Amino acid sequence: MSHPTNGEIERYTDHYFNRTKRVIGKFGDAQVTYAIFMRRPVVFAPRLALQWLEDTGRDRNTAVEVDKRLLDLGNPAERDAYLALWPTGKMPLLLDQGRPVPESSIIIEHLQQNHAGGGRTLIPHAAAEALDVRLWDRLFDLYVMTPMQALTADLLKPEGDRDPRSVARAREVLSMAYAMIERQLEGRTWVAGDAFSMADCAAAPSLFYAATYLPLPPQQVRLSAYFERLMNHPAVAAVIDQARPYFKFYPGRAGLSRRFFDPTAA
Ligand SMILES: N[C@@H](CCC(=O)N[C@@H](CS)C(=O)NCC(=O)O)C(=O)O
Repeated sequence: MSHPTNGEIERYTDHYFNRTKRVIGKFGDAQVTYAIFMRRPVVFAPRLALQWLEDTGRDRNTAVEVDKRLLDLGNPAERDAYLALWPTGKMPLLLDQGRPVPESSIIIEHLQQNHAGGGRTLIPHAAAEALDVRLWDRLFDLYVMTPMQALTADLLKPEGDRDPRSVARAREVLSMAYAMIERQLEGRTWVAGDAFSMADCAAAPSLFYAATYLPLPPQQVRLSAYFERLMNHPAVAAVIDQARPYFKFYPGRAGLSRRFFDPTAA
């Protein structure tokens, strides 16, 4: 990926940059807090922007101080502060000028409505196409992410409290979802519409973890090829790179392919 070098920045500035400049003009330099989370490539994208900012700052001999924090919900004080912001306690949560914007799909819609530059869209402008993207975003959340999270939750329980019937049900839902996605992928590169969209953002993390519990069936060739396309998408690959040190804590790690722990592994 190539980024504008120091002398070229002006040529690349957009509406959002100019708005930020006006905000700084009005309020002065201030410290800002960004909450980023690795679940959704789009939400995690600010990490790439921060990297660019740090590199450019170095070129200009300006130190850009970025305070990146990991949210530890096991720490009661951090948990209480987070619950005060958003009572469900779920991540991700975006703070936009202090206003909490929860739920991955809504965060993506919010970013597109308020901060997307130029022609880049994760939700198409045409209404019918947008509806399809929203449908597949929901389907991945409800029928892949939700059973996958149920399987993780079961693994976190003490042995005696585990519930084989809920586990069997979750696996059935996943299996149904895999077949449904395989059918949808006929003649498609991305799951909804021609381009990578919010639906693919829902697909990447949910399939990534679901496949650790229920491997993608080899006969579902379109699903397997789609999975590889997703994993190779630059935003997804960047998120996996960032998440790699944490995979050792993932309860379903026994099912995670070795190549995700070690990119040099076959
Ligand atoms: N529907 C929510 C689900 C968010 C969600 O399930 N977040 C999980 C991580 S993937 C979480 O916050 N888990 C921490 C907890 O439940 O304490 C969304 O799409 O943002």
